[in-house]
Amino acid sequence: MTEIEYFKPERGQRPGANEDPRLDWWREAKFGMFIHWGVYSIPAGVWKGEHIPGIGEWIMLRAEIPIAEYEKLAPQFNPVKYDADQIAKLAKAAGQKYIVLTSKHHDGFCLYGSSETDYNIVDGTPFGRDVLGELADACAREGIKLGLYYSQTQDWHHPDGFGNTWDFNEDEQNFGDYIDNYVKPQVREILTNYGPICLIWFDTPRIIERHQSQELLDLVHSIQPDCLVCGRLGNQLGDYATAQDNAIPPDLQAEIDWETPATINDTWGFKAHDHNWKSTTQLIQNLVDIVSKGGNYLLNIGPDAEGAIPEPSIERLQAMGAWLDVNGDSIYGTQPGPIQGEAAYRTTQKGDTVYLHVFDWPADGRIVLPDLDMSSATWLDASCDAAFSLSREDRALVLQGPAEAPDENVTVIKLER
Ligand code: JFZ
Repeated sequence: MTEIEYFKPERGQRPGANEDPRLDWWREAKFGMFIHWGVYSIPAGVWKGEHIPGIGEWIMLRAEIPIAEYEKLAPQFNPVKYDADQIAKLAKAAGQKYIVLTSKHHDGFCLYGSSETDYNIVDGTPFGRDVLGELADACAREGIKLGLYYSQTQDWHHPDGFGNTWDFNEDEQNFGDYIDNYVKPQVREILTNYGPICLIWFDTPRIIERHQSQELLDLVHSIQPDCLVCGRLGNQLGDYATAQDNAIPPDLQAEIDWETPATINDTWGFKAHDHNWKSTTQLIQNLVDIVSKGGNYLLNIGPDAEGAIPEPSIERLQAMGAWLDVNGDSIYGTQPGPIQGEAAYRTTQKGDTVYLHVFDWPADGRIVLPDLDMSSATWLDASCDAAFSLSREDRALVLQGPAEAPDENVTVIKLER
């Protein structure tokens, strides 16, 4: 299988490098909520009657919408259903320990009251409220950490930002000026005005130069030293690696801190016609698979133009939280387990305890494992009363359970010495 492409920070690639105590909370957390939201939720994948392919937040580029036209979305943006407390409570109910909100995505629109541009939700829309500020307060009330996505290179609204080739001539742009006189001031304001920010999720480094990435990293740490920076800062800088979108490495990645950013359907930003929602079972298995290989799962919601969270997202996240209420000990604060590379199950470990997560329950209820030094096996779900036994046969550990999987999503067996 091919190694998936990572945005790997060089510091995170050395064996044992992942001991930076600043990441301890992040390694324990395992599961976060991504939020992609902006004026692109108004067209929601359709422009002038045409369905625009691809992810919803890229509609401006995909349809090459001139700034003069796209800007007209801002005065229409009045998401009266936006409820920061509902979002923070949903993340908590889902078992997501941190939230990452798009403060500014590639289209340049800011979900906070920026002093650097009026192209923001406070100054440029009838809504007039600081979405980021309200979410920061709600996260504080719910004990959820808050991180921010920030597009440091692509900016299709700014004359010196990268990526808008239909309004601007790249030869006439000054990217260095954009970084120094726009990006740095914005990074400074999002890290100064909204309390503790747990991480900055920079994205699509593209043309950013090594010294520019370094200067942004230094700027973040000069304002909030504990604020983590993801590997998409670029030039192999940052605190942890990010996989390609929705990509899960085929094998254990024990030597680095890494995460998979992922969608519940096929788009980050809201698209009215994207109903391809992953099943709850698939989402839980993705979480287990990623954690069993040493990573974090950053799972996205895309609120609509009114600020409402799509019901299918709510249903799935609440179901994931219900599973984690019962099985969270096998996820949070764990390390990759001793058995790797099996299709039917995954393992995680915490101290001397191994957790076996069974994806494909055998019809005969018989699970044969390598001869682990374990003498006790119990259902992690204490309410499960299904018959169960552990024995050794020919240097193998044999678990005998019922013909039906006790858990419709993933059944977890706790193995102890
Ligand atoms: C980027 C953004 O362009 C996208 O809109 C979304 O915010 C996503 C989380 O990040 O998309 C990417 C970036 C990198 C890869 C793929 C999509 N990659 O490395 O394959």
